[in-house]
Amino acid sequence: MPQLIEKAYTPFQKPVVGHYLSSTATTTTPSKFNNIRGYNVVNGDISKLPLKVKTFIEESVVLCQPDRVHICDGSEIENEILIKSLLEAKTIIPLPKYENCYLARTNPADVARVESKTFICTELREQAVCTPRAGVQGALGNWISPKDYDDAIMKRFPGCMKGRTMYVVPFSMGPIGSPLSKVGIEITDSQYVVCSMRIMTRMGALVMDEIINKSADFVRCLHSVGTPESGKLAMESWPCDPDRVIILHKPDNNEIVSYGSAYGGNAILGKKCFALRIGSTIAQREGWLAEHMLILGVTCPNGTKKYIAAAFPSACGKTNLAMMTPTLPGYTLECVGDDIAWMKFDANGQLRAINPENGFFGVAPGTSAETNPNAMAACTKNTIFTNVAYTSDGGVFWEGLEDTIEPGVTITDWLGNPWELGVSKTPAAHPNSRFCAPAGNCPIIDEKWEDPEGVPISAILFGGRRPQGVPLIYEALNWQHGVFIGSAMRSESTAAAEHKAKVIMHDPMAMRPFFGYNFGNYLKHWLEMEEQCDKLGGVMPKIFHVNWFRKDKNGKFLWPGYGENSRVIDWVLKRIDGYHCYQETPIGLIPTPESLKLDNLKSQLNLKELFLIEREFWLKEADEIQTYFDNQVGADLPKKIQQQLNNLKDRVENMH
Ligand code: GTP
Ligand code: SPV
Ligand code: MN
Repeated sequence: MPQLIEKAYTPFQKPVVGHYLSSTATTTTPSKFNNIRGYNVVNGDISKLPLKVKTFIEESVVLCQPDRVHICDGSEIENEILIKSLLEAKTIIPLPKYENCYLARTNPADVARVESKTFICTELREQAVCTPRAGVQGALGNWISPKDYDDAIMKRFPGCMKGRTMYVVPFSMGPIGSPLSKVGIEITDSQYVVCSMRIMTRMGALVMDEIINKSADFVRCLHSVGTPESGKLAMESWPCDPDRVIILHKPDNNEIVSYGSAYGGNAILGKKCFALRIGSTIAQREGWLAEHMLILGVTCPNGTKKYIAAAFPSACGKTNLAMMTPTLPGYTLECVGDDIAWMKFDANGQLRAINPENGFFGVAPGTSAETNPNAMAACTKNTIFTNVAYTSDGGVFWEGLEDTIEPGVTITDWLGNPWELGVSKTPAAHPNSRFCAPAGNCPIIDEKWEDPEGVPISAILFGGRRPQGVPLIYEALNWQHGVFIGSAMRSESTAAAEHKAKVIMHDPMAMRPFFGYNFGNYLKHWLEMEEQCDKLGGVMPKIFHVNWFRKDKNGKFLWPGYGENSRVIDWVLKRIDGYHCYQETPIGLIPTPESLKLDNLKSQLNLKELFLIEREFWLKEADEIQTYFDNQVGADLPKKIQQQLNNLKDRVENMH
């Protein structure tokens, strides 16, 4: 029975919309809201919810004016109903070749994260972003004032869910009940987002119970696909408002507000918005780290197991490394997470990590039985694909799966047009097309992947796409040098966001689009982790930089990558164990030739080019880093990081 709740509150006087609006805003009250009397709850019992949850729902109802409210319980039956409804709306199509898998095709204007429309709201600009040099456009996040934040919401949200159902999605980032986990509630009008959140997070009644029983504080996430100002939808099956997309974060209120996009990190708010942007601000306050990192476990032939975290920018190989099949005999690799790590010291000063997510939102193109069989296996059931191509036998297709197409099978590209292998000139799948699959599907998911205590981290890798100059691997001299290496990371841009040209961009710590607060303060926080560890009597993880993407003069990768990366991991393990298997270079420690197990690969590799460290290149690199720090970070740069850059310059200058 639908519930109709009569409310005695007066809309748009504080505190009715107080969570979204700063204390200054009360004047923009649209009169059309005054006749909101109650709301129609079609699933769930609102009377059982704690006041703060009820208030959040009711504020959102007043603002967005949905026709119905559905409180999600996360059940199978609920999911089935949502899937059926998405099928009817033609938002998704079935993929009968697999078990309970679907393909969503988006509006072509809604295909990736929109970094330029992503903002952090704080009282003072310098809390959110660094102060760039005068006249320079800041590239380390966008700040928005509390007033503009309120205005942005009031320009978009009033009445935005009219005619739609508002879903209330309680979710946990991290295993429910883990001391390292945090909970959130996402309010959304997208069924696709609800189904995706059910894969990507622990979602439903158990989480709501946690909020009720433990009076847990939750991150407030409001999302709407929106409607263009004209009122006309470009695509009925994928409503969105690309011209007015905005993704807002207010760390002080643990609040996220996202409008206009239903795609990936823009809309699945537990992921980048919560686990990284809001997460990094919580982590700073509470003394831990929220990072754009995979977590893997690797067991060597002697049976010892170590866990490693690695930060690579978007579409630079995290999912692939996290699930890699080692080519090196005797090694097994297991996956804890492929995108985000929350890391905290335990009482003994051991850094421990959890994967706050419950699924993989992985890049489809390039994924194949050869490159990542574990990811392929993970997406054969209960998976939602987005913007890949499909085949006439009810399967999926993307660049990299050419060998899987049986004779007579035809392909339809991500835009719905016929596509022919070897003939069509455009890609069949969008370069940022993705699979959204439950982590539990992965054949090599680690036995401890849901351990509430997390797994012990022995090493941290940084890396990016560096076609020139940067060797396959080098090790930091110490923690401070490692933090500097992370801060100076650069990588070729990819399709994960709106950047078009293939340019080498700075992407410090692989977090450039995901910092929730001033990057200078973030670096201070990283540096301080060492003191925390010392006090607890622990040992800091070793830090390395890897580059699978160095190219030769003909533009060919010098390193085969994927499973062969196990050879690099093996060297990392040796270094964790303290083997003296390195040689010093001006940029850090690289493997001695005999310590990198290359076996039969050796004859095919140009090792000299793979490890070449050139004075000219690194002088330019150091200059480039200095310019970046001066222009972008300025006075916010910790002195210790500048000192590390000075040391690098000295060492490179003295190279012969
Ligand atoms: P996000 O999900 O956007 O954060 O990306 P990610 O870091 O998880 O990247 P992913 O593993 O999905 O890889 C992105 C692309 O890089 C895919 O097309 C892969 O095929 C390719 N790739 C991954 N690992 C390697 C490697 O070792 N060598 C080469 N040459 N390509 C790789
Ligand atoms: C990334 O861009 O780093 C992703 C995909 O992992 S998204 O969820 O869209 O952020
Ligand atoms: Mn990512």
